[in-house]
Order: sequence, then structure tokens, then C-alpha cells
Amino acid sequence: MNKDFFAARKQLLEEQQADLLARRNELVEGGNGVYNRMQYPVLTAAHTPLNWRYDLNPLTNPFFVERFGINAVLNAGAIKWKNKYIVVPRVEGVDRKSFFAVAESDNGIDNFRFWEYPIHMPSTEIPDTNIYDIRLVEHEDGWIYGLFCTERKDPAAPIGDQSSAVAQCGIARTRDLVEWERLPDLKTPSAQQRNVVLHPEFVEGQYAFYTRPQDGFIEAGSGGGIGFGLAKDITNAEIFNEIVIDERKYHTISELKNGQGPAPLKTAQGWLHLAHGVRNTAAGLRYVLYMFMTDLADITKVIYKPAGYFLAPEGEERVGDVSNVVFTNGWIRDEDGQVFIYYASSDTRLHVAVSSIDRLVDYVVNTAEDGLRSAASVEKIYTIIDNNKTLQPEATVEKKSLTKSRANN
Ligand code: M1P
Repeated sequence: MNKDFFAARKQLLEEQQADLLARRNELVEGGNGVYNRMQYPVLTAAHTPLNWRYDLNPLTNPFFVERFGINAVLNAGAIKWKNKYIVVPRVEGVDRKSFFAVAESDNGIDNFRFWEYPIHMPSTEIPDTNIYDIRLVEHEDGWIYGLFCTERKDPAAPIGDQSSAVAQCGIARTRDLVEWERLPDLKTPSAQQRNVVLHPEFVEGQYAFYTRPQDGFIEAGSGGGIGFGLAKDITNAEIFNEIVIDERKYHTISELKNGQGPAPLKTAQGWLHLAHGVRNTAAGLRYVLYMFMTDLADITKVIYKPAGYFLAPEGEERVGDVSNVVFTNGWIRDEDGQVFIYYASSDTRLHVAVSSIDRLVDYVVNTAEDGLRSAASVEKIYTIIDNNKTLQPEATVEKKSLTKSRANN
């Protein structure tokens, strides 16, 4: 292969990526009024730097072929830091191993660029096989924490079983998002954990965790929903008493399993939570996002929970490596009350939806809870229709004022 070929192919790939990275994102108008989706995903496998994937030396890579393939960029922790919108997605190689990498943007909706190197996450004495789904939290103790899922082969798996795994909560902390101190994994009364999130404030002088107890690697089993527990020491965190605060229920969007998304946001009305719910269908599992609010005085008490989902996969979001999935583990609240919700679709790409604290609180407080029966849903619609009937239709109001102004002329 000659030098011209190498240079031409390199230039083509660089230009294609520069166009992708510079692409402006547009708000999609319409929707349900609670949030707006954006036109394009904010991160995909194609956004990862070329120098992570290609050996740029024509002598050792004469065909300019990819030496390390990236399969997907998905589930991202998020934080506003030094005036930048920072996301730390799960970057998955074609080898099926995930790792974390920091990407930043000036406005939270486009032009995300990865930092020079992926995060070098230290291990505990039992090396992680796979790490994913980090939740970033600026804790009131002054550290930035990253809680993530660490997965290892099940040591009790029968010979020949190459899929049984054990999931636990890995904990690391940092001051600069570059150097990370790994702490021992969280210990809880449950066999396995995924979707563990650190609450940003101390509760009763202790570190507070949202958990997702589960018996096995995939099935939540007897794990009843989103759990909660306190630990005295983050450097050797152990929860002795784990309670369920948002339980799974029959014939709801989260009857199979659920999990806390990012850490909740504090509002005047309560703590605003974003979570995912899973149900089974003939076509496989369906993951959607939902919201609820907990009490400021007792953060284990759910005070509002709108029925059903907040956001479900739509259009191209429905297709990917694990289709019919939306998942979130990061959001950012801006100083002006805007909220950027980072969610991934079908375990393939990362998107953002834009809302505000006011809109989200209005949604959570004023949307009726699940009546758990078809008849209850019909009742709710009757109430809306009947309330609307008591209003003077806008059209009539407009017509009347039009007639009046004509008469005046
Ligand atoms: O494939 C969908 C999601 O499955 C898992 O989430 P959960 O533990 O709630 O089932 C995680 O592997 C997550 O990363 C993935 O997006």
C-alpha cells in the first residue's frame, strides 16, 4: 500500500469525524411538554478519538485499518464541573469489555469531545472483569464519587458455564476526574447489586445509598425494587439494613425490575428521582424511564409517583445491541433551572433530553399515580374530560372577540 493511500484514507476519516463532532444539535419541537428530545445522539462509537482506534504509523499500519474497535457509547454519568458539561459514558469495545472515559461540552447538547485518555480505573484485590454504568456524585464531604457496576465471573459457576457472573457496586473517588482512588466494593445483605447510587448529602451523619438488591445476575428475584441503606464509613462501606423504598408491582412498567438512575435532585417540594423500569414482553425485555419524588424530611418516603413511563424508546432509539431499551444514569441541573437528561438507547448510543426543574416537578406532582387497574385509568380520563368541560372553549372566546372587534369597525 502506498503512502498516498494511507494519507488519503486518514484525511477522509479525520474529515468525517470533524463533521460529526461539529454537528449542531436541534431541539425537537412538540412531544409531551415535559421535556424535549434533541435531534441527534450526543455520543456514539464514531465520536471516540481516531487515535484510540487506529495506529497512525504508515509503517506499522500500512492499510490504515482499525486496531481497536469500539462497539458502543452508552449509559453515562454526568456532572457540571468547571463550567463544562461532563459525561462519563460506558464505552464498550468490540471485545465486549466496557470502560469509562470523560467527554465534555460547552452547552450540554452538542460538540462533546473525549479527553485524551480513557479513565484508568484501579481495581480492588479481586480484579474486575467488566465495569459499567457509573453514577457521578459531588458529595457534601468534598469528593466526587463514581459508583459503578463491577462484574466478575461467578466462582460457583458449574464447569462449562461461561456466563454466570456476580455484579457488585464498585466505589471510586476523585478530585479531578483523572486520578481515581478505588475503595472497597460496597457490602450489603443482598447476593448481588447493580444500579447503586450515592445520595449527595449525609443522612443521619452517614453515607446514604440507593441500591438494587438482586438474587442473580439478570433477575432481581426476591429483590423487591429500589433499595436504600446507610453506611458509616465510605472507605469500607457496609450496609447492614437494606429496605425497599420503591417496590416493583404487578402489571406496571417495572414489574420485572427497576433501578435508580442518577442521584436525585433536591427541590423545594422534595427529592426528584429518575429511574428505569423493566417488564418482559414476547419480544424481550422493555426498559423505560420513570420518575418519583421523596420527602425532604424522610428521604425513604415516596410522596409522588406518576403512573407509567416518563420516557420510552422511540424511532431509531428502539433498535440497537439490546433493542427496546432506554437507560439513564446521569443528569445535570443548571444554575437557571434547566435540566439535561442523558439517556442511552438500546445499549448503543447516548442522547440528551432537555427540561427544567419546574416542568419536572409539575409533571411529578400533578400526574396521577398508577391506579393499577384499567377501570382506574378510564376514571382518570373521565376526570380530565369533565374538568375540561367546565372551561370556556378557547375557540369560542376567540370567535366572540373577533365578532366584537368587527362590530366596532
Ligand atoms: O441491557 C439493558 C441494561 O441492563 C442492565 O440494567 P439492569 O441491571 O437494570 O437490568 C445493565 O447492564 C445496563 O447497563 C443495560 O443498559
